[in-house]
Amino acid sequence: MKNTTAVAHSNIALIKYWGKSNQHLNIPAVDSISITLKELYTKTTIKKLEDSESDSFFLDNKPANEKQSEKVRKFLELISLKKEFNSALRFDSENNFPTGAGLASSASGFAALTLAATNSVGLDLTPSELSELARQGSGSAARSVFGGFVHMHRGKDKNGKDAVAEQLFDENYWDLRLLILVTSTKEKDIGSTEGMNLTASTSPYYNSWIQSTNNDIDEMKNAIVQKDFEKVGELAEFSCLKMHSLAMSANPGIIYWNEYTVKLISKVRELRKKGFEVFFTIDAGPQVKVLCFPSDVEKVQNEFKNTSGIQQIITTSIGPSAYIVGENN
Ligand code: 2P0
Repeated sequence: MKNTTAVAHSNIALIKYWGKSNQHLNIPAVDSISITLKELYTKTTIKKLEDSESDSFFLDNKPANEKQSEKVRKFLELISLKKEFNSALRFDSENNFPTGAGLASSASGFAALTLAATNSVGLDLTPSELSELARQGSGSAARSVFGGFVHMHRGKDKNGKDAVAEQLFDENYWDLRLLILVTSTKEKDIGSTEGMNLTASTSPYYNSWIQSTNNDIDEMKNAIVQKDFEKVGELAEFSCLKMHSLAMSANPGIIYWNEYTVKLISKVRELRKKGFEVFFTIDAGPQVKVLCFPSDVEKVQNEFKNTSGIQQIITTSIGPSAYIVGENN
């Protein structure tokens, strides 16, 4: 094996994934479409430990807790890589954004880990093969293998062989910006996996969600092909609100928002009435993400700068596929 460092960027879904058709293989119940985020990434290094018998895990330069370490161990076993390593290992994973802030660290984290681990044992996999493995760590991680505009397929194969992401266009296709309005850095009460499974088993709207998503995917693909920003934005808001109302319709209902989330949604819509070209989307958390053109970034930032409830604004463009930064024997 060799020591390897890999980088993968986070992503945000414009058409959301929520629900699994197979929990064990982590096969999504719906397709999704995302953009990869340049300014948010995870860098993961795997190194041989010559003088130790057991593996060690570090997150953001601090020893990882048992839950985090176990997640990595389990994942490597799941994708049958653990036995390929002939030495004890040190795993270092660093996010360049706050880990607890609901900014999709599992997407970039599992994509970077998959690439680093497979490269380290000498496997030269295609991006599609990497995506299939990353999916088993986290559904959204399958998308973070690719840069640009990405389509995640739920697939048809019962073993999940075709439940992989595919790049629609790379990061140079269309220059857009996303402003992440951070309203809370508290860890969420209910994680995505648990939230999805509860929704699937209790929401009366779950089947309608599954059935209606195919159409959203087709429309979003067309809108991206045509670079129709207004259509992309409208569809993103529709899918976002549909996903959140689905989660709210679980029993007990899941609410990822806080009071500021709702205020910021209204503010985005008010700005649009004033002629701004802005649309929002929200992940399984309280942060509001605003999509706009690069030329409008400054004026949109100014609108939100003094709005109460915003702790930080992170501005990002569209980012590249996961890549190897360094390797040595
Ligand atoms: C998405 N989310 O499409 C949706 C929208 C959050 C809201 O994918 O259970 O961490 O590990 O497959 O990938 C977050 O869920 O869930 C997510 P698992 P994951 O981006």
